[in-house]
Amino acid sequence: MHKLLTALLLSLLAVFSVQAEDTPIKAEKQIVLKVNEMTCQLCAYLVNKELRNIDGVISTKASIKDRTVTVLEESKVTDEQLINAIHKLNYTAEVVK
Ligand SMILES: [Cu+2]
Repeated sequence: MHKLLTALLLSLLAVFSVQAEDTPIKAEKQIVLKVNEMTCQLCAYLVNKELRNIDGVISTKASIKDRTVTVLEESKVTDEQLINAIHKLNYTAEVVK
C-alpha cells in the first residue's frame, strides 16, 4: 500500500515539473512585421539572419510574397529591437500585428 502511495506521489510530482517547464513557453509572443523593401530571397535571408541575432528571438519566417516577417520571440524582446535590426539593413519595418 505504501509503495502505491509513493508511486502516486512521484507521478504527481512529474506532472508538476512538466507544468513548471511549460511556464516560460507561455511568455512567448508572436508579432508580424511589414518590410516593404523585402522583394527577393536575399532580402528575406538577411532579414531572417538579422532578427535571429537578437537575444530572445526564437524563430522568424519571412514571406517575400506578403513582404512580412513573422517573429516568434520571448516577451523580453521589444518591437524597437526588431525594427532597429531591420533598419540596420536599410529597410523599413512596421508592426502589422
Ligand atoms: Cu532582395
